[in-house]
Amino acid sequence: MSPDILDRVLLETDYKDLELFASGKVRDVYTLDSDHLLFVATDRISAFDYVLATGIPHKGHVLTQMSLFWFDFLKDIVPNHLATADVNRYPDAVRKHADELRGRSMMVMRAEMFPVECVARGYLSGSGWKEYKASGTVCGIKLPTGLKESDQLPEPIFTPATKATTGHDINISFEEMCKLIDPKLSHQLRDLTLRIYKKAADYARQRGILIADTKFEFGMTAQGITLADEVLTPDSSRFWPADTYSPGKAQNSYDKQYVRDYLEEIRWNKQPPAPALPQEVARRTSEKYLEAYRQLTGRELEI
Ligand code: PZK
Repeated sequence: MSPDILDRVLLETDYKDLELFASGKVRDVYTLDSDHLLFVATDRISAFDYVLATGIPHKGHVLTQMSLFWFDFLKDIVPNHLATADVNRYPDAVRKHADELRGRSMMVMRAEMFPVECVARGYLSGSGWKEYKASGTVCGIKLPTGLKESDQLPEPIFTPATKATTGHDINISFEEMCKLIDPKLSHQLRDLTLRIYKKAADYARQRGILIADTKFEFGMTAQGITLADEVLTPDSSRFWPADTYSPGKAQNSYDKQYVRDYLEEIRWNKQPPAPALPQEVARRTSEKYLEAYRQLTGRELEI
């Protein structure tokens, strides 16, 4: 009997001969050389701010291959940090982990990262909806009165944020961004963010997925302003199924709805330790990630 797919999820990476560069909730980044990093997308999933005890089969493959799809789709607008995702071209010290890394990793060019998250919003949701209800603005941008939760905005807006030490994002105004990053560069980052978001959201909408908002990270490389990190995945964006979209309330998440519903049902107090998921919830969630990948790209995942 082949081991069950639920027993083959990747929760932790451990490459003794490599130096860990950074570790996020669901991704690990290793130093390769002075110019390159290795991004590894694990199968970890977070919900309500915590990483759960159960992995989601193929989640790392889906997020990596979706980012690769978008890097290619957007390459005429902005250069990106991808060096290669072909494990055969990885350095020797890494290639020995090829079977674990294939399809879920990228070798990327090191960039001088800008200290601001570049967020584009096309719909009113999350912290944007909260601020709008309180003040009629989102990140200081005045919006028309009478908007409902999850409404489409008249035009997508740029809402920068900085990372707090707690890991939580703090929304800032464009003027505050200009104090952190040279104003000319700040204007370029805002323009790029909105152009990229519009091109991707128009494409995704035609394929039945609404991208309510998304976060980009940019860095400076020899190519100039460079799109970095992962892009336009369910982890960096709010994906909503277009066919059930109905403003006036919070929307179901394309990918994490079964997980959230389960965690509400068991009345987890949202304090650590985060619970495990039943196999059925993990499997159905995996199927949603795979479906999102197929729906957006028209491709089958390479596993
Ligand atoms: C870089 N992060 C965020 C992502 C983490 C942390 N091309 C690059 N060059 C240099 N640094 C970065 C990148 C990119 N992308 C990205 N922090 C630094 C991050 C994933 C996991 F732990």
